[in-house]
Amino acid sequence: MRIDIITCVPKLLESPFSHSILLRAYQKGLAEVVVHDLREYSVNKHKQVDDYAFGGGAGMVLMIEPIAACIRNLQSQRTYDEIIYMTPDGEQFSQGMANQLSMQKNLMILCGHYKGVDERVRQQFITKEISIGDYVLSGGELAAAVVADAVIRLIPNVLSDETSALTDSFQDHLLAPPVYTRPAVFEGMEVPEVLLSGHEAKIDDWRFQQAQQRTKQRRPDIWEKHWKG
Ligand code: 6GU
Repeated sequence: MRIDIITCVPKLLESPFSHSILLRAYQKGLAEVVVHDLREYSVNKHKQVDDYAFGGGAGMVLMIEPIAACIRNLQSQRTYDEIIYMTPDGEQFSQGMANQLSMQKNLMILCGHYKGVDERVRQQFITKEISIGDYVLSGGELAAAVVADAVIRLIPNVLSDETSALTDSFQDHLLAPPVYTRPAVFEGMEVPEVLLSGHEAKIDDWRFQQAQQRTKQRRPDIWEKHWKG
């Protein structure tokens, strides 16, 4: 998979893809993230990419010309399955959406900033609008990193057996059960005995019970929707 991210603050996206699982995904040739600086597509000599909103009001708006130039340049090189705009008024991101996006080949993600982008960008180019939750970020960059991370780790062979996505919270509509590692006793606090028993079937059963209990207590909404009745 290839993900092209368009932003006017490329530095915000330098680190997230350069470590750990996402770095290994890149090294294994499974996922490539390419960040594009919108300023390089500015049409005037001041490298301007935003301007005052017509009609007045606080906040700057990203201009359509640099965005159109950048998107068209990318489209001339490959076909995109989705052109995503990160915005707090988009569809709420979910594990289901991550699963769907992980099956695509080329994704483009446009990050909004300031008061957003000229509405005509959304009409003309955008195929999907995503929010990561009901709170406001200063720009779409961190949200784009969240989406790219959640998607890339689901691509086959990105995760090893030990880090398999199959046991993730939400993947099966259950929160993950508690986990423990050495030491078996810390300041008098013991690890549940069943986990030390070596009895695989009992351990699986315990984990499933714990996952159900946790989901019922912490996310009654998920419990009602997927497990009740
Ligand atoms: Cl995608 N962008 C911004 N600016 N704020 C957000 C968001 C996105 N999702 C939640 N809050």
